[in-house]
Amino acid sequence: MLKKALSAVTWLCIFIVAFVSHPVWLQKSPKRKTPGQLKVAACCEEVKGLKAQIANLSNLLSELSQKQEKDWVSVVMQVMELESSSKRLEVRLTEAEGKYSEINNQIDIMQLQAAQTVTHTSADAIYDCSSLHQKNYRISGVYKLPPDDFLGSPELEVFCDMETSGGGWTIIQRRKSGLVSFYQDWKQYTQGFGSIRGDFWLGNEHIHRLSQRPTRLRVEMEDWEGNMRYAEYSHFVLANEMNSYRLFLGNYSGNVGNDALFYHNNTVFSTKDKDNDNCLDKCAELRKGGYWYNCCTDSNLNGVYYRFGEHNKHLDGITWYGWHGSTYSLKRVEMKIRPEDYKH
Ligand SMILES: *[C@@H]1O[C@H](CO)[C@@H](O)[C@H](O)[C@H]1NC(C)=O
Ligand SMILES: *[C@@H]1O[C@H](CO)[C@@H](O)[C@H](O)[C@H]1NC(C)=O
Ligand SMILES: *[C@@H]1O[C@H](CO)[C@@H](O)[C@H](O)[C@H]1NC(C)=O
Ligand SMILES: [Ca+2]
Repeated sequence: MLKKALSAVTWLCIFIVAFVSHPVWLQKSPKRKTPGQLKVAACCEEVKGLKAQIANLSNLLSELSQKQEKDWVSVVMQVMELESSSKRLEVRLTEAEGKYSEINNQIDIMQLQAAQTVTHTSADAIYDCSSLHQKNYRISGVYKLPPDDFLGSPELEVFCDMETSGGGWTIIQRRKSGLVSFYQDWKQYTQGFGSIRGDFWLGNEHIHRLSQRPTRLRVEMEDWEGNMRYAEYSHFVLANEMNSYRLFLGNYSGNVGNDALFYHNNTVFSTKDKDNDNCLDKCAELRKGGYWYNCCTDSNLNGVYYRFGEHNKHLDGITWYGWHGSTYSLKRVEMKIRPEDYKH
């Protein structure tokens, strides 16, 4: 017991000694005593070094910030480039979509042609846009009607309106861009001219053939104020070339107010090189088109395309007398036909 107490006291002593000598331990090797001058010099050297370093750093910083500015500019430019390239991509995308639908269309047509070679009866024949509509083609656009020996019809590119009033319409005339002149000769009007997606005349020979079975005609018109009107005829026949593509019309219905095509019923076709009209004048030259000129017009749907501002002072424009008078040239016209017995 005593021995234990003694050792505890010894440990305590050692601890105390250690504690007392502690500051000594903490003291590092005695500092070199430097003269005041030297101390100041050292301080200034240090400060100078620091200053240099700061200068260096601020240099670096300004360099960095310049670089950042440049980076920022380049980032902005990259963003702008990205935007424009995304626009380019969008354009390419829509182009690609167009091509895709065109390819689809072509596949449809190939399928049609394949189907056509199998079926050789007139009932199944692809005759016009209404036959296509009956075969469940419901998208308006360009279709190629396959040639048909049975019907004696050549291959023909047509634009089908599959939406208006039940669809199944084969478009025979369109005016909407003014990029195609309709002041053409007999041969051109016989064969057809223009571009199937833009302004065109399908051709008197094709129109004659398509109107061989009982057919309706629909004329759609738009003026420069955006108003739309239509005229429909319960019957439409274009005679053959021997009969100068004489026009026969049935009863009118529609919302254009006045039947301005009726005046042209039972008259033959005239062009600038074939004056078949009922006038001493040459109506085709006066009205600058090819049409069923009487003496001369109540309507002139194949006249000259005049743009807004120029559209309301010409007798040779695209006119429909009963709507806007004889000097107002319309903005858009479409003539389309489909069989009378068409069911939708
Ligand atoms: C800045 O630092 C770099 C690298 O440490 C050195 O080479 C340069 O001399 C310094 N410039 C100044 C102004 O101190
Ligand atoms: C035109 O209308 C008249 C009188 O309503 C009618 O008798 C005639 O059959 C109609 N013609 C055609 C082709 O629909
Ligand atoms: C158009 O002319 C033909 C031939 O004269 C005639 O039979 C027909 O009834 C006329 N159409 C209309 C709607 O009057
Ligand atoms: Ca004449």
